[in-house]
Amino acid sequence: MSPLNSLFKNARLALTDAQTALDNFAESAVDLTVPTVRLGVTGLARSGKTVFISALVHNLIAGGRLPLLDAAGTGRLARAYLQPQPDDDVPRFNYEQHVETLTKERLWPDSTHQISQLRLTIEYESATFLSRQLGGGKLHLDIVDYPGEWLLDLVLLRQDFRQFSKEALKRAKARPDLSAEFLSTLARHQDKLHEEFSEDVARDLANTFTTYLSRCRDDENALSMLPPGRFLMPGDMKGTPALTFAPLDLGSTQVKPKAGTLLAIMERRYEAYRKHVVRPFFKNHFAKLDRQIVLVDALTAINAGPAALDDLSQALTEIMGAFRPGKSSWLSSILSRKINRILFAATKADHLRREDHEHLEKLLQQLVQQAINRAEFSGASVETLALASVRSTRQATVHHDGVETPALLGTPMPAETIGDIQFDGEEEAAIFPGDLPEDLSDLFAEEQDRTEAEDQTALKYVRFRPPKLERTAEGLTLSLPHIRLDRAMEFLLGDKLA
Ligand SMILES: Nc1nc2c(ncn2[C@@H]2O[C@H](COP(=O)(O)OP(=O)(O)O)[C@@H](O)[C@H]2O)c(=O)[nH]1
Ligand SMILES: [Mg+2]
Repeated sequence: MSPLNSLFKNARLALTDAQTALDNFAESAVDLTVPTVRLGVTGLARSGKTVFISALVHNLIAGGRLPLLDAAGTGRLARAYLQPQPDDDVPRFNYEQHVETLTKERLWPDSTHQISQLRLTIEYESATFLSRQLGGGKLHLDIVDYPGEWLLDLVLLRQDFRQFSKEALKRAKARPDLSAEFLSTLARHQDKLHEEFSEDVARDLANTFTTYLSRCRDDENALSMLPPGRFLMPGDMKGTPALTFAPLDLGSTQVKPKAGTLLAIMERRYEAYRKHVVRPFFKNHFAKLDRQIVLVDALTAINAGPAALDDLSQALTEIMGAFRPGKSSWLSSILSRKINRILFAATKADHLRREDHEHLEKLLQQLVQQAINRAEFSGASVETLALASVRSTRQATVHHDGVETPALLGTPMPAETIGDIQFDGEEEAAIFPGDLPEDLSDLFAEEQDRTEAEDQTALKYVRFRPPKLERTAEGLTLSLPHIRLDRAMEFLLGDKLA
């Protein structure tokens, strides 16, 4: 190649570089004017956050069936694609892997224990004539997935160590079957409160306290109110002193603890937890949200009984309080924007027959209304609905001895059982899921008041595998089926895509 030729080529290269740089600049300049919505997705562990986000993004990117999302239903959705998220210090939501697990392996994604984020950019055609003249619409949707446990920590900002201890011990004593080990450990160390601090004792207390909290979360108990939230969802704080404390039995003595004693250091660690864990979360993440969906696994709480429901109701009250904190509170002083739409969604509605979706929605509505009343909440628009982010069942009718019984058809997860039948994870089965009462008070009725007949109809909960994706006649694979995911999207985003 002649020197001249190569020079020429270099010049051209330089030109393309310049062009790209210019394009990038133009892109980012345009980008600044693109509206952004920060959507918080929360709920307690296993409420369905990961599945919800994966399904929402998948349906938008892959052109899923979303008739109730107006922009999609009226054919104005041009395309949606992932882009680098704005916050470089927050883990990225592992969308690709979760969708692969759901669609290819037909398994539920692994559970996550901390905050993560994902940016989806949506291009759409505006429905209004004027906006259309201004060119196509574009919206950045920043989705922030964070544990509901962290939200419940807001309670702690109002409590000093003494109050925290009192509340926590009151709850523990009310659940003796779950807390026995922790309470006996506490009693064993009671005479050491004013002795020199020992890390062994602190760890012993923290470990047994954590075990007690995690037993509260087991499916058969399904309790919700378990602060401090990081004990179950430590993220990268695991093993730090700020997470190695426990509530103590302080009686009514008001003496100030001597420096270096067990009591003094436990108190200091509790303060560290509030300062280094709770406050930064609210300030750096929570305060920046515009919209919020709270996922509620009401079915598991219903199955676990009145204690679990009561606890859920209290947790919802706390959550409501976080969304509209009192004017003089610390939280309201740092809120940079106001969340103006909040959706409470009962997840996993695909475990119920269609007739029961409405009942589930009504039950959640009653729980949320209680929370609104108790938290004296007002201001944002709040809605409730029952959904399944991923629908793993189909409605069916089973004919047997001339009787038609409505049922659900799906593939139970391997090792799931009903009575003495154990499923292998491959075979489809028809399940009769039982009925859901329409009124909350029926669920709160004391266990002994229930008749045997009512116990017979009690909800049967079988976990199903994610569905096999159907193919169209043209051989295209359809995206993940859902129940009312589009209605949730319309409430959360509809006005931004108008
Ligand atoms: N059938 C069904 N199960 C779901 C759905 N969403 C979540 N699940 C189940 O709930 C579990 C927890 O969901 P996940 O999204 O990981 O909860 P997270 O801890 O809140 O992120 C999953 O492993 C599934 O078994 C749904 O839409 N339908
Ligand atoms: Mg998750």
